Amino acid sequence: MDCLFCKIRDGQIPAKVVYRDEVCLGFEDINPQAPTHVLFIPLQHIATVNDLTPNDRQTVGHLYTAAAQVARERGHAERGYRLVMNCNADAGQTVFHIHLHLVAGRSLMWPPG
Ligand code: D5M
Repeated sequence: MDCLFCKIRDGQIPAKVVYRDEVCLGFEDINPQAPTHVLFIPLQHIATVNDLTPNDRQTVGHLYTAAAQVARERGHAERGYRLVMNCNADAGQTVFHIHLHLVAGRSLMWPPG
């Protein structure tokens, strides 16, 4: 399977890894949209949110707790941050291995474009 984020997970493509545990990996986004922009991926390949099953509930929750930990460690807890997962074309998903964006460190617009 030709998946960019599986290759990052396997160390075949370099990334600035900032978080790692038995379920997920967090690394710096290559095109950061804010002072903090980290992507959290499950180690298991799941292409889109549409492919999630009830068995994945813990994995998805895990991505959120990992992201919240990094946000806290970077001092973003009080002012806040955004966690977002894009699904398919209209949301602008470009890499088809689900990833939770942690975006923080500046005031963010709402609604997103
Ligand atoms: O977000 C996909 C994100 O993945 C986008 O913000 C750029 C990022 N990206 C793409 N290639 C890399 C590599 N090689 N390292 C780190 N980050 C990367 P989406 O929600 O699919 O639009």
